[in-house]
Amino acid sequence: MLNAEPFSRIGKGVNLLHMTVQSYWCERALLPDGWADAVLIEVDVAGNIIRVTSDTDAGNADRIHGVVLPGMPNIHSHAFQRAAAGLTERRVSGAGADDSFWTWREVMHGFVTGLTPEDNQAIAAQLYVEMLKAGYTAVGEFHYLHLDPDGEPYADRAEMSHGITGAAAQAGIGLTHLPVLYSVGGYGSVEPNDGQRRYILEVEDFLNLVGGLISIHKDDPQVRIGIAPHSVRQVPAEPLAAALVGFTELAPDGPIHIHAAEQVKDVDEHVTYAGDRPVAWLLDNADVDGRWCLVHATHLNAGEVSGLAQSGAVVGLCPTTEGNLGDGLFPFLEYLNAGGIWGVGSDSHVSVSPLEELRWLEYGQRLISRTRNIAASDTGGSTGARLFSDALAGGAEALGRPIGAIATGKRADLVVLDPEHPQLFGRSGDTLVDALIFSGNANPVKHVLCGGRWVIRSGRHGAEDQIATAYRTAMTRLIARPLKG
Ligand code: NGQ
Ligand code: ZN
Repeated sequence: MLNAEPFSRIGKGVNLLHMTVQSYWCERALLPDGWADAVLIEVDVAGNIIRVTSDTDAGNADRIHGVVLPGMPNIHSHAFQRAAAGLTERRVSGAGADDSFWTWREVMHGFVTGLTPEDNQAIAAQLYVEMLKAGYTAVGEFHYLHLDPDGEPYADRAEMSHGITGAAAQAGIGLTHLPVLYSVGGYGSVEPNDGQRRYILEVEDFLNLVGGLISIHKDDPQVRIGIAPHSVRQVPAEPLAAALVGFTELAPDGPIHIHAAEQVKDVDEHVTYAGDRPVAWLLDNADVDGRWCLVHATHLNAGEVSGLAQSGAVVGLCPTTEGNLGDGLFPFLEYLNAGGIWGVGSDSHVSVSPLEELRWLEYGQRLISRTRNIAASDTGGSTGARLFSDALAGGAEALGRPIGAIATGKRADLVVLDPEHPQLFGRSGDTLVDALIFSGNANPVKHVLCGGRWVIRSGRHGAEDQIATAYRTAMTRLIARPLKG
């Protein structure tokens, strides 16, 4: 049986070696080496896994009925965009012009103009509950709404960041908070437009913000602070270099995320502006390594594919948003063949489901190559299992937290699937993961443990009603305003 007390950090604890532990026993779990039966998972008070034993008795442990997977990291989120999902599907261009990423972006910038700190937190909390229900147990929040609607700092300069960390705590999701450096309106140090003025910080103020957040959250195992220079389009070389030096002093191994080569125009303009393609330029001019996550990296040439794969950086793929925005398709097969590391993110939140991201990642490639089972490594290998395990490993690396596996030293982030669910019934092992990703649209996620705490029980979050009420209040205010580009 699961704990009777739904949301307590410590349920039925036993004292072992002077350390209070919570233990869970499950019939079947996906461990780093593959599927295991009768698995006992012991977790300390801080929410870390301290031991995993398979083929063992349940003893006093809480019995979990179901199949247990590691929670999926979501590498890329702009939380406030959750509130605009579905509101940007009307044509804004006149005759003879096309709607595009660039017209969407104007509408999206317009959407943030009046967003208050309350809206920011309410939207993020709603989103993070939705993520947990879908099986994401950690999120990388690429956060650029720093200033008030007039472009002035809030009395507490970290006001909007506190809304994000507060929302993550309310929901109980793991967070890698990535304050964004956004320096200019576009290539060639273009002045920011009205919609962009809430994002702009000087490097010094940015580093103060980041340093302050690092000290506030240093003892919280559910929070990691990284940085996100927005893109080489919005951050010229000098502020980028200064931010990287400053951040490395604050956090030598802290995560660094950046948008790269999402649109063909991003590539073409960078060639004109800097003489090189954006990813090639980054590989040559920044120490791109395992600390880095290049989000999208859609448009790569062969040299960039191998350079990026060799760098050890993670590519952050967001297939549903990339499809929604008409970005193009990432050269996934070439990147896999080069040994590249990758994870998935829900980005603009047109979909909040790791399964749909993985499904569309594979389908995009099938559609363009007119072949099947692209991600499967060997004959007989499972496409779903490969996608799932790669995204766990790459996601964990990108978010810079000990997550993504059911193993000693990792956070206790567990997703329990309902094996009786018709979508999964009669499927086991890797075939169950194939069925999870490639059959149906139901959500078989039943319970979710995040950082050693039950956050979803029988499909429900303990605070979901109150979080949804605050979200509705925020949305009522936001939709009352005209949406303009
Ligand atoms: C963002 N989103 O920062 O929200 C971006 C669009 C931009 C995606 N790239 C804005 N999907 O790149 O300027
Ligand atoms: Zn983004």
